[in-house]
Amino acid sequence: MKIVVLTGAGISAESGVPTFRAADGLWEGHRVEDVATPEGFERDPETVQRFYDDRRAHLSTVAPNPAHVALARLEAQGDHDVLVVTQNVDDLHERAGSHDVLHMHGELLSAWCLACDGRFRWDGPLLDRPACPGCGDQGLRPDIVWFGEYPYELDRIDEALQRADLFVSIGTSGAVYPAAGFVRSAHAYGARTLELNLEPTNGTDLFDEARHGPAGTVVPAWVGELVAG
Ligand code: BV8
Repeated sequence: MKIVVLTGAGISAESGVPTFRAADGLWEGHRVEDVATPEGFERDPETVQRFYDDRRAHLSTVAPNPAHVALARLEAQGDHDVLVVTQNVDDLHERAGSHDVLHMHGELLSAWCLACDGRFRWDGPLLDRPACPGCGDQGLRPDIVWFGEYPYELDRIDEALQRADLFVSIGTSGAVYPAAGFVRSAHAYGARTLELNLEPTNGTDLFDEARHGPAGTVVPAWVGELVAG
């Protein structure tokens, strides 16, 4: 089978990476519009750089959980063609062993130069305005897709959805578009659709099937059935 898996913050929650829409509505003490929009960056670049520097540094303290590992196992097992489209900016899918991973909202471990448009692997801070490895300019920003900016590789994602036999959504609230619309596209293209999430979401009724529980439990169980089947 051709499987497209969409993941969100919920798949990384059990690894200790905070989700976005926790009860307090704030995101690690910040309003989303202050730290995840180009306007917020324009208004206060230091606060935004510090917000992403902290999250980038936090990556070295977290590890993939059984959900990430199960998806990597499904890909490695070879019977299915698995594409992971993630809204997450962490590197936990890659560290778990997944190879075909598409970061539609960018990556913490990448920096984007506004002077030369180059993108560079980056695991340190950006607050101190380091020189771009490509052009030497000091205009590096986080390589993150903020609200109002165009997500990466939407054409490739749509092509994969057109070919998919199965679309699985894991650990996302379905609050952010265009990712939240993928289930509708998948259904229209004739794929079966499955939601694996801690609890029902606004989009649960759009799925052919939904299983609720922690990703670290529900995803390995689902992969186990697929591999056994
Ligand atoms: C764009 C990077 C133009 C930052 C992020 C209609 C069409 C197109 C756009 C829009 C539209 N309507 C509105 C818009 C504009 C906007 C939008 O969607 N706004 C929302 C608020 C209404 N979208 C945009 O601006 C996008 N760009 O529109 O470009 C365009 C126009 C047309 C067509 C194409 C393009 C850009 C959006 C990207 C913004 N950047 N992230 C960063 O990460 O620092 S979004 C941010 O939210 C994260 O990427 C995150 O992944 C994403 C979604 O959140 P979730 O991952 O779902 O996380 P959340 O906390 O919400 O939910 C966690 C879930 O996990 C919950 O369901 C919970 O139950 C579950 N869970 C918790 N624990 C567990 C668990 N599940 C399992 N196990 C557990 N243990």
